[in-house]
Formats: sequence, C-alpha cells, structure tokens
Amino acid sequence: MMNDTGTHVPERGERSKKLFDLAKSYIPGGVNSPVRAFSGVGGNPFFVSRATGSRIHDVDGKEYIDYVCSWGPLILGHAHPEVMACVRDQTERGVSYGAPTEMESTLARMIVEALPAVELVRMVNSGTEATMSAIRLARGFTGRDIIIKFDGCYHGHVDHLLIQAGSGGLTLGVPDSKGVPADFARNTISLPYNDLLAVDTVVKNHRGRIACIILEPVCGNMGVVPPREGFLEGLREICDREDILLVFDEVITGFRVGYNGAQGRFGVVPDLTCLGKVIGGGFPVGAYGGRRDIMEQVAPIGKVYQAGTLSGNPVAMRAGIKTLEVLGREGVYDRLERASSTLDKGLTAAAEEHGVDVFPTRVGSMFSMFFTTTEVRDHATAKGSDTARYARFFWALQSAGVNLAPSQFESGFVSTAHSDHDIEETIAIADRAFGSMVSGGGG
Ligand code: KE4
Repeated sequence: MMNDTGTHVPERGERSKKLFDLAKSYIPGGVNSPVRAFSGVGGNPFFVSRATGSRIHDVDGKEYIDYVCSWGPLILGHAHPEVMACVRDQTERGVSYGAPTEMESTLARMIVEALPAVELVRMVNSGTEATMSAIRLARGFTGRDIIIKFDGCYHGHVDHLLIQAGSGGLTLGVPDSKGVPADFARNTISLPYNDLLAVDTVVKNHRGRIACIILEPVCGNMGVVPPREGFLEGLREICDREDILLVFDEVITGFRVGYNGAQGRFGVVPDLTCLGKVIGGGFPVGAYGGRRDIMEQVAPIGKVYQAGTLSGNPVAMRAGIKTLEVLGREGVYDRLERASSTLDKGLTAAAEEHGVDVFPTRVGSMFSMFFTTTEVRDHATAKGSDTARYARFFWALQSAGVNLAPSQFESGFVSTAHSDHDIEETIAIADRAFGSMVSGGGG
C-alpha cells in the first residue's frame, strides 16, 4: 500500500493489524505514546511479542534488528540477563514499599559519583517528572519566573515546556499543544538551538527575570543535533554572569554518551541535571539532581514541593543499579563507540556510493541520518530535510528486518547487544535500500 507521501508501505501481518484495531477501541490512537503510532512515517506499527538482546519480534513472527531500544533506556539491549536476574530476585521480595530502601541510596550514590554536577539527587518516575520538578526548583531557588528552552528540544509533556517559539524566537512563546493556557506560555521563551547571540539578546532584554536555561546538551528530539563548538560553554558563561541556572536535560544523554554524561563528555557543568531512560534499565525511572544548595530547597527539607507514590521503586532501582554497574565495566563504552562508528561510517558510505544526499549525525551510540545536503544545526534546518525520503528509507529497512525510529525527528540507538554481524547486516540492507531509492526514482 502507498502512504500519503507516496511511500510504499508493506502490509503489516494479520495479528498486528488485528491488535492495532483492538487497541484503537480502548486507547487513543491505539498507543500509549503518540510516536509509537508511526504517523511520522505513514503506516501502522507492529505489535511486539518479545525481545532479547538486539532483536525484537512482532506478533506475526517477524524479527527486527532494533535501533529504537525503547527510545534509549535499553543501552544493554533487551532483557539483559544480569538485569533480569536482579529484577526477578527483587520481585520475590516485594515490588513497592512506600518506605525508603538502601537501593535508592545506592543508585543515588552511583549517579552522584558519575556526574560532576550532581551532589544530591531525587528519584521520580519519568523524564517528564524530572524536568517539571527541575523547572519548579529553579524558579523556587531563584525567585524568578521566565525560562529559556530551545526549538526542537523536547523535555516531556510538561505544560510550560510544550512551547513553540514565536516569530524570531525573541518574543514570549505560545503553546503548541491544546489544553495549555496561553498564560502558561507567558514565561517560556524558545530560541534556536546553537544560537548564543539569540540567548544573549533575550537575557539582556529580560535581565533579572530568567530562572533557568534548559536544554538537551546533545539534542535527540529533532534527530541528533550536537552542540556546536562553544555553545555549551557560552551558555555556562551567560548563566554565571546573570545568576541564571543552567539545566541539562540528560534524559537521553545521561549514561548514553558516556558514563559521565554529556556534562562529562563536553566538560561543561550545569547547575541541575535531569535524568531518565538508561538509569531505569527499561523500568520507569527519572531523576533530577544538582548543586547541594539548590537541591536542599526540595521538600521535605525545603519549600519546593515534589512527591511520587512509586518514586525510587525497588524493582526499578535494582534494574538501574545493575545497568550502571555493567556500564561501569572496563571497555563497555569503547565497544559501543566502535560499533556505533562502524554503523555510521557504513551507512554514510552506502548512501554516498548510490548518490543519495545524507547528513549523518552521531554522538556516541545515539545517531540519526537526515536526507539533506545542508548542515543540520537546529530545528529549522532539521525540518528542512526531506522527511518523505526518510520515510522511504525507514520502510525499506523495516521490510528487510531493521527497526529504525519511526520519525526523522528521533534518535537511533546502538546497544552493547548489537553484534558486529548485526551492524554488517544493517549496512548491507541499507545499501540495498539506497540503491532501490535511486533506481526506483525515489532517490
Ligand atoms: P518521559 O516522560 O517520556 O520518560 O521523558 C520525557 C523526555 C525528557 N527529556 C528528553 C530529552 C526526552 O527525550 C524525553 C522523552 N523522549 C521521547 C523520545 N524522544 C520518549 C518517547 C515517547 O515520547 O514515547
């Protein structure tokens, strides 16, 4: 069948089709998170039966090499045996207590020891909770209301962060989701990523009123867009000069681009850090942490309230602890880097050989490939890429058993479970896909 961008979309298996119809009877769009509905590439999702290592299997018996990895958490691959053993052991001891456990301190200590910016950390249940709480804390600590974010950075579905910049990004933002009162947008300014001049201009226009600047230090939500040379350092200088808090949303990059996060990789220390995904090893965990003097403003010792029934959940803590333990072993990130670099170079070479214009981006084991001839450095240039060609590439790989992110504006992830054979097979499949895109006129 053809989707509305003229891309050939292979028929889904019968069981996935039936399950999608059933899901749509009870769940909005049939999914519990919009991006899973495949609207980014036009077509329907497969339904999963199981997954292990680098492979995910759908209910119709098809197997895929998986580069979504649950949108980042599964840096060790699906159902890592050591993580699963810890989870099984914990479930025998009870799955939630509503009272403190040593495990929470163990994971907190591991995070504090790994991330230069973090002296105290609070566990929550998602990345959204982490960023929402960090913003509240920044406002409570500074007594200021305005926040600066960047177009294309996604920080979860917090009302005041679902904001698209007004024209030029120098005006106050307007909501880009229904249900967000205009008043909530009044204190959010969204600017072009990698544009220090725009930040400096806005900061001077609103001197003394800006609580924080929040960003993904490597953006993963417009495809992968790395910080340009000096961007992170420049933000640090502006924040120091203006007493603004610098907040790194490391929900994706935390323990992904290195054991010390983006803050360790780029050597820029924020005041607050938001975490999620990898630190839960596939279970619902988020966290926010930072300078002790700031974090001590959080209830019960401070006046900034935040709470959560399942925060610090024992099962999730055990999964997170084991995940970070495995990541902390000698050579793990070197292996991830080698595999990710081989994939990146192989895909790029295959595209070039077939004369397909691509702009590949990668930081560590998070990667994307834009179909464009221009450098992608922010939301505008990312949106200017050819998303219809991405969709054709996506479906060519999906048909051949490779599961990429079903949207140009997401990241792909390599895990420690991706073998050399997986990488070679992916490159060979992509080579054929590029060839068909050219010969089929879709080039
Ligand atoms: P969650 O509330 O989805 O756990 O985390 C929100 C969040 C915060 N910050 C960053 C940088 C994020 O990438 C996310 C969530 N990421 C998306 C995909 N890029 C999750 C996938 C989905 O929405 O289903």
